[in-house]
Amino acid sequence: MKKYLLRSLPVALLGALMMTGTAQAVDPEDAIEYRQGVFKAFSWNFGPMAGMAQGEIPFNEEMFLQRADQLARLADMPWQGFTEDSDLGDTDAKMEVWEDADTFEQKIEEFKEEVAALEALIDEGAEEMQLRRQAGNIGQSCQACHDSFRD
Ligand code: ASC
Repeated sequence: MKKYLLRSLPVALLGALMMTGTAQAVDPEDAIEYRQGVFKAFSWNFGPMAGMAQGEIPFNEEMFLQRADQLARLADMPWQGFTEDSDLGDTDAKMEVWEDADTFEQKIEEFKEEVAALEALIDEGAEEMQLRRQAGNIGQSCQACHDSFRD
């Protein structure tokens, strides 16, 4: 019994190392579903903000601030879902995401900067018009990325 345990110890250690040290491969379809889920959450939050920015729905400060805060907390999240092997599958992502990763990264940064700029305006108690204008800037950064990287 003791001999058996000693002999199996290195194997068990190796197994444990592989489990903890190596990132487990992610199913590409899971990555696609993950990022699409976060983009859905973007849309849930940004939709009313865009409507208020464009004057399509009345400005509701409480709702605008709540959705802006939630969008800020989501802004870092979907990008992890663009795993290397998730270019094929049930996705509208263009090959350019992987083939022109530098530009994609740059678009992500621009989006995050626009979201951060809105947070800053909210923190300093900006006027409705400034908030609506900055929401418009966020929408433009969404669109700029979609133009190049989404079918
Ligand atoms: C939204 C939404 C998007 C962006 C984009 C802005 O509300 O779901 O993907 O705004 O349409 O141009």
